Amino acid sequence: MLLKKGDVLIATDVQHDFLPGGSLPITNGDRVITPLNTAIRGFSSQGLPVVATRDWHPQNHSSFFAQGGRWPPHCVAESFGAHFDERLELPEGVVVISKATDRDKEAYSAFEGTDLNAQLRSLGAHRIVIGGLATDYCVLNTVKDALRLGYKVYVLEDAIEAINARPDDGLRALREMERLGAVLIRSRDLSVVKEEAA
Ligand code: VGL
Ligand code: ZN
Repeated sequence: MLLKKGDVLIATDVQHDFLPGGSLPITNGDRVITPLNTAIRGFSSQGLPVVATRDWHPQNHSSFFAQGGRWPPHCVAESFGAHFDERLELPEGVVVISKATDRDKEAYSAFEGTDLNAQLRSLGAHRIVIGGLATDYCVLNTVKDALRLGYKVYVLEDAIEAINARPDDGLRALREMERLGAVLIRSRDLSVVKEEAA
């Protein structure tokens, strides 16, 4: 895939709590970092925008066990666990989207209750390249909304990892994204036109 104007990279929820050692750790979650950094470098080298989403819950969010939800407490706004992992090389000017900030609402899609669509429109986005966590929740639901909204969507299959609450949730999510029109690519398949030496 040759990167061009109108392409936007979305790095989904690369936050401490979703990585090994965090409160809702995704097995091998840290494996997304290197391929995402490859993608970030490709986008940045072409002056193309990068969006980073983050799960950003109030401390009594309805998705937490104490409120009858299905998850351990995670990604509480401003906490260490909610911060992006330092190994992710977010560029200057990265657009940060905080989601699921409302106590009473679960929101896996980064479009839900955020201004992501408006931001993408103002960036002139047509094609979205997406990776991050988790394949079977935030990535899946963000991809579905992006497709519904008319974006062409490319999923970085080497830069996603699943929670797999049921075995194969990640595989099922991948198949569903493909069925809906998303294209699976690998980070090394992002190519750029190099500037010619003067
Ligand atoms: C997510 C589980 C709980 C996600 C968020 O962003 O994928 N998963 N909260
Ligand atoms: Zn969450």
